[in-house]
This record gives sequence, C-alpha cells and structure tokens, in this order.
Amino acid sequence: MKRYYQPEIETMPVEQIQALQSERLVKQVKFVYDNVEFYRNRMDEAGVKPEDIHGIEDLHKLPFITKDDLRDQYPYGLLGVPLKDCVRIQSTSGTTGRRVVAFYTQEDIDIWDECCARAIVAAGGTNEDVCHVCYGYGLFTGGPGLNGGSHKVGCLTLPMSSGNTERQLQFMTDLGSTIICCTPSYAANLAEAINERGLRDKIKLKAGIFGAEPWTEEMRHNIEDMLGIKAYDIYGLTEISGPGVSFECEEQAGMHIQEDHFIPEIINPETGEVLPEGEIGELVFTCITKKAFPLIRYRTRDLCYLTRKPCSCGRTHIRMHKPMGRSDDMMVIKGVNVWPSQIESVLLNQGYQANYQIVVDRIGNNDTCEVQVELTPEMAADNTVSIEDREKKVVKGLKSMLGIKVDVKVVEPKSITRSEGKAVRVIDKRDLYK
Ligand code: DLL
Repeated sequence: MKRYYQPEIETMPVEQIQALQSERLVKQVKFVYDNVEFYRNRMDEAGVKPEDIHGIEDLHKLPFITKDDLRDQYPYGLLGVPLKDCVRIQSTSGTTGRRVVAFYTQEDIDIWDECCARAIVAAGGTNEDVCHVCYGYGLFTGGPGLNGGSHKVGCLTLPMSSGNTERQLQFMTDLGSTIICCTPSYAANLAEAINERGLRDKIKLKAGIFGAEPWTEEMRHNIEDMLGIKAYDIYGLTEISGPGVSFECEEQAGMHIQEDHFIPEIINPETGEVLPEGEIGELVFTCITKKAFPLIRYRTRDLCYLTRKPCSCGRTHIRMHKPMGRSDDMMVIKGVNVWPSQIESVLLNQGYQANYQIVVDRIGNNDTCEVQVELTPEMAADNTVSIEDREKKVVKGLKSMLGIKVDVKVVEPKSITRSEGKAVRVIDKRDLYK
C-alpha cells in the first residue's frame, strides 16, 4: 500500500513540480525585493532585478546568503512581514554569535507541520498511531515540528520532550507508543534501556523518525534490530524551518526534499559554482513559500549529493543523500551544534592561549567531548589556584556557551602536540559521516 499525506503534491510529475517552483520563485523574489531591505541591497549590488528571474533556470543569478549574513541581520533584518504578523520564533543552540533566531507566520507553521506530516505518513503513520515525540521542545525545532506534524496526521501525540528515560519507557509501555521521534543517539539509548529491562515484548513501536545529527547505516541497523522497528531518517535546519525539509520513504534510500517549498542546489563550496546532479558539494536551499523568514540561496554547509532517479515509493521529489560532512567545522555533539570557535572564545576569555584540543568520541550511545587546554607559563607558576578549580571554571564557561556539559582537562604548558601546518583542533573519533 502506498502511503502519502498529500499524494497530488508528493507524486506530481517532475515537469509540473518544476513549473510550480518557477512560478513560486518569481513571486518570492519579488516579495523579498519589495519587503526586505537586505535582499534589495544584495540584489542591487549583484545587478539583478526581480524582472530578471523568470523561473528556476535563473536561480543561479541570485546571490548566496550565509550564516554570517543571518548573524549580521539579527534579530529582525530578514523579516519579510511586519512583526505583528509573526506568531512564533525558534532558535538554534549556541549562544553568542552563532545563534539563529527564525520567525514564523501562522501560514509558515502550517506548511512546516504539513512537511512533518508527510514524513510521519511516509513512515507508516495514520490516525491510529500513538506518536511519541522525544525531541527537545522549546526553542529547538525538533519537538515542535514533529508535534505539529503528528497533529495533522491525527496521531495521538505524546509531547514527551527529551530525557527522563524511566518516564519515557513508562508512557511508551502504558500508552502503546507506535512511532517514536528523537535523535538517533537517544533512540539507541532508549533501545538499550528497553532491552536491559526486558521490556521488548511490552512495547508496540513499529517505526522511528530519527534526525538532527549525523548517523551511520550501522547505527540504523542496530536500532532497528534492538527495537524491532523500521528507522527513517529526517533532515532539516532551523534556518529553513526545522525538521521535515526532507525525509525518507519506505525505500530508505535518500531523503525526498519537499520541492514544492524548497529548491535545492548543490554547489562547489570553494567557488560557488552549481554542480550537476550526482556530484557531491554543499547543499543550498531557496525557500519559495516562507514569508516571515524567507531565505534565498542559503548555504547550509552540509555536504551531500542529489538524485532524480525515480523512487519506487512513487514520490517524484528529488532525493538528497544523507549529509556526508560539512564544509565548515561545525560538529553535532549530544544533538547540539558546536563550533570550535565557541570553545576557543571561552578559553581565551579565561586567560588561556590558543593551545587546546577537542576530543570527541562516542561511548556506548553517548557522545563525549573533552577539551584539553594548556596552562600558560604564568598560570603554571601561580600556586594559588588549583587545577581542579581551573577545570571547574572552564566547564562552567563552556556549559553556558554551548548549553551542554563537556569535560575539561587542564594540562602542563607545551604538552599538546604542535602541528606544523594547520593546527589540529578537533579529533572526532566517531566517524559519523560514512
Ligand atoms: O537539527 C532540525 C531537526 C530536528 C532535524 C529534528 C531533524 C530532526 P538545527 O539544530 O538547526 O536543526 O541543526 C541543523 O543539523 O545543518 C545538519 O548539519 C544537522 N542535521 C540535521 N538533520 C540531520 C540528519 C535541526 N538527518 C543541522 N543527518 C543541519 C545528518 C543532520 N545531519
């Protein structure tokens, strides 16, 4: 049985989707030019007028926008509508500098919910299901996005949020959760807890919708075996809306991008040149229906490739391979986006020099992160502060910067290996982009 939430859109012939994209793009470019000074200036600088954009074939004429632009325009510079027409914000993790605050009109939320509903239906969801959402709720988009999608499908929605494993298991067994939505690493944790407690026969899960961080095929098979479910990947980013920008169907062979709302491109991250289908490069999105926070040619920094090969699920929307790396140095640790520069700024603020190393690993299903930093010679000569106190202070500073607890080891001056070329700041032993 084929499963779609909006069959007429999800299986629309490719030429028709492209015609729809062209029509929407032309309108959207005029909309941002007329309503957002930032876009007007950028397009004027690039010598492009809305009249030059006749369809998707002209997309390449428009300038890119980056996370730095979002930072410069924080908080209201990219608003496409008056603030009074916005009903919600969501935000990425990370404090100073790196935080993105995205705005939504009610219509933007409805579209986002529909995107998540398509993902839930593709994973087998119907109004008979109990959908257990244990992505974080609040500013993070995971909980609110899947929650909205689950309502649209008519599932009984359990807004669990993350953490408190005992409570998760209790609701799961008492209320018979059939679909679970969370990060793959939390899913693996729950699977372990379920098996340890001998609860496998008491759970009714059939599918999981897992994303927000990179995960491997091995991890998918592990979770599927441990829980006896089918595990579906889901991708998205706060800037573009949240989860549901793309999602896997029953074929589990790449994620269908919701092409009626987002136009994807793959570019060479060095030159910005648009690459042909099948080549690996940086994923760029243009939102063609969003009003409050309309992003045009936004560089995600995620590396992957696209394919138009027909999919036997019947969906015609283009597929992206799961992210295969990043064109910047962002890491996702414990589900939170972390940049080495954030860690460096805490260290420098506390008087350390830039002699540090970040070691990331996964023990069992849990990410670990240890920041090793050298004492300066002055600190080493100062006996009034203990190493333990120094470490505690850095742990606290990092917790407040990143929102997660990382381990800190303060080491002797000159004990971290110096590199002869670029400094090797990060050692990520998880090897998630396989
Ligand atoms: O992670 C939104 C989301 C929530 C997606 C729930 C899926 C499920 P951000 O916090 O803004 O938004 O982080 C976005 O996370 O650019 C990728 O680098 C990474 N990411 C998201 N989904 C996947 C995935 C949410 N399925 C950043 N596989 C993105 C690999 C992913 N990486």
